[in-house]
Amino acid sequence: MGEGKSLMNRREFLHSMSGSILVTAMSVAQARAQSHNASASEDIVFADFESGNYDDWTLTGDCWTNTPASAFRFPKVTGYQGKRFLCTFHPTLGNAATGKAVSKEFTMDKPFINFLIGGGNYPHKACLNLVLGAEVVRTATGSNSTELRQAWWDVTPFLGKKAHLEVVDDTTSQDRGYIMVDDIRFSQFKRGKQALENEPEPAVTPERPPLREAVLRFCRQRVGVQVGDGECGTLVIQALASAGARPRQADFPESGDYVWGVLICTLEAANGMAHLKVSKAGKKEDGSKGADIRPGDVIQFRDVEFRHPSGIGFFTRTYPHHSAIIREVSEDGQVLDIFEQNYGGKRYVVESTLDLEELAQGWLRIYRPQ
Ligand SMILES: [Ca+2]
Repeated sequence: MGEGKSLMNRREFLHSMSGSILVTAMSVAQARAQSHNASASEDIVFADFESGNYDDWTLTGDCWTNTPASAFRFPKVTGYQGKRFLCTFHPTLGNAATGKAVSKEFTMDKPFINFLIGGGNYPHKACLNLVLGAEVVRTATGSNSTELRQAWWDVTPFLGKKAHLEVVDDTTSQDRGYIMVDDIRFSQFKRGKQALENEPEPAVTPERPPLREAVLRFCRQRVGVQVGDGECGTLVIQALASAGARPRQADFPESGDYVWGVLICTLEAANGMAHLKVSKAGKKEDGSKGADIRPGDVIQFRDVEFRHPSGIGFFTRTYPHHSAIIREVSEDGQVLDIFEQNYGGKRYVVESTLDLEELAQGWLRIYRPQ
């Protein structure tokens, strides 16, 4: 009997128990064929210009100074990462300077290229280009602003291919005839508000009513952006407020355990054993087992540890105290895509995935905003 079969039998057994599910999280996790790679979700920083020189970029033209730009020369510029950024506005030649910076070649092995961009809006004249062979396959400009703003390209069609980037300034326009670029990252996730402009909004359906859809829209618009003070709870507070939902209620069961609406279920684990308790509001309409978890529901965490297999050991993901919003639920209700802020030191909104079968310690409470 294969491991997949034993997992299925375990699930059938679990689902046959009325009102509760017992899961041996570690052994179930071990049985999984799929292995997670902790580093796969990490960004690769391709260029941030923080070294103080142009590193592997090949420069031509008269727009370049000895070192990448900084606040010393450009005190009015905002939105860049760290202390330095690429800029084709020359301190003495100004807008009239032109030039090009060509990156080293790289292989695209992540679906998104995220970057900060600012300066003039001159398509194909002052721009950042992604070049395959001799063909420009993606291009971006500033939005006529001295602020660098987050943007992204979906490069899924080019995965596995070699490419390079080029920063082009081919305009002498006196009206912001320059381009600024910084913080170029290869990533599993897209960052920035451009996501909203490029993506169709999901339809409002009975499963996605307007209130929860408004919560989700708030989060989608802010991926890669810090909401308020960057705390996890602030993301939820502001998302609920934007949707006109009832604000956070009195803590339960202990002080600091935030309550975000009607309780759907509690999933509690100790030493790898997890127990699901479904509330009346969380029962499925068709009477089937498990909790009726929906996109837009909010998760509250206490002393939580997820463990998933990584090589010969486990990769653990811990949440001593945390809040997150559910973005998507897998068909079997076991895997949740979430929006969260302030996990792993990232004080901006990111998209992550939780596998409830990997809950090994602590509890999760899932609430439905009202
Ligand atoms: Ca920088």
